[in-house]
Amino acid sequence: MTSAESVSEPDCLFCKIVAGQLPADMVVSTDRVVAFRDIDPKAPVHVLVVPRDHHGDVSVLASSDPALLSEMVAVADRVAGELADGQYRMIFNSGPRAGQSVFHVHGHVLAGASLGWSPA
Ligand code: IU
Repeated sequence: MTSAESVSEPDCLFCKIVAGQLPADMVVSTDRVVAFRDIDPKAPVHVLVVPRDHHGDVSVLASSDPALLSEMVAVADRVAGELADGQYRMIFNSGPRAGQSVFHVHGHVLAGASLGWSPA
């Protein structure tokens, strides 16, 4: 399957970004994964790592396609190496109470500063 044939959901914001129907500041693009800057950055580098195919939740993706989840981590590592000093935090918000607002799997990559540790 090529990137043009990604599995998508019609009303999904990130599916539309993957398809080029909505703008995003892309930093990495591979056959199965894209990475673009978050529009509301919480760190000097705040990039979202997103599979091209629609998967709603990281735990489901981990079961259904662990290789894709592994590729997302590799892309996060590449982003942090290219845009910062290689050190980063990767966060998956899973569920509304954890802060998930877009239900297409994405990892937040935060880098470029010393990061605090107080999500609550
Ligand atoms: P969350 O973990 O589902 O809450 O993350 C969604 C992120 O998507 C959040 O940090 C938003 O700032 C970000 N975002 C974006 O980068 N571009 C958009 O057009 C929209 C949200 I809407």
